Amino acid sequence: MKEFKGQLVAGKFRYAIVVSRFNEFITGKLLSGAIDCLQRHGAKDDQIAVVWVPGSIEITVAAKKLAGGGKYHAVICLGAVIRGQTGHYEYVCQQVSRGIGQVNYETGVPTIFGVLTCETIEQAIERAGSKQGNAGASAAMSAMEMANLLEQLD
Ligand code: INI
Repeated sequence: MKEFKGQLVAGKFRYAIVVSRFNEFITGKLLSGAIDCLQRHGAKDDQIAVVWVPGSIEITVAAKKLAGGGKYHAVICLGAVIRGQTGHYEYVCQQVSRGIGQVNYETGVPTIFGVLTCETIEQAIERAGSKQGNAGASAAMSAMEMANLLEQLD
């Protein structure tokens, strides 16, 4: 039997983080969590690039450019969509989830979905470094695991 498992180490890989400025009080925490996690698993500053975009809808186009450019081994997408009083929530969630999935599939570069989709601000806070951990750090773990795994599968 052959079994493949990606190591949870940054290795020599380069990581791009795309982060949305909308709900920055949450996404800033996700970004800190992701950077801290990469660094504590061995990443140096020159292995990490951070790219800010206006909102979650714009994450996809930046992620596609980064994933398709051949420079990064994984792209971590961070955003926070919080249900408001309008129907906008559904459209933003749908677009960003489908878009990131498509980039992942079309480029073959692990493109990690670290976008919170929450009913309330409280739920978002809980996932941005309090009760439920930090979704940015979890996304960074997935990025490292996938970068290492794909190298094994080469
Ligand atoms: N963008 C978010 O990242 N989170 C949200 O909760 C949100 N809501 O609710 O509207 C949001 N909207 C902006 C959107 O992502 C685009 O930036 C905007 O529509 C311009 O294209």
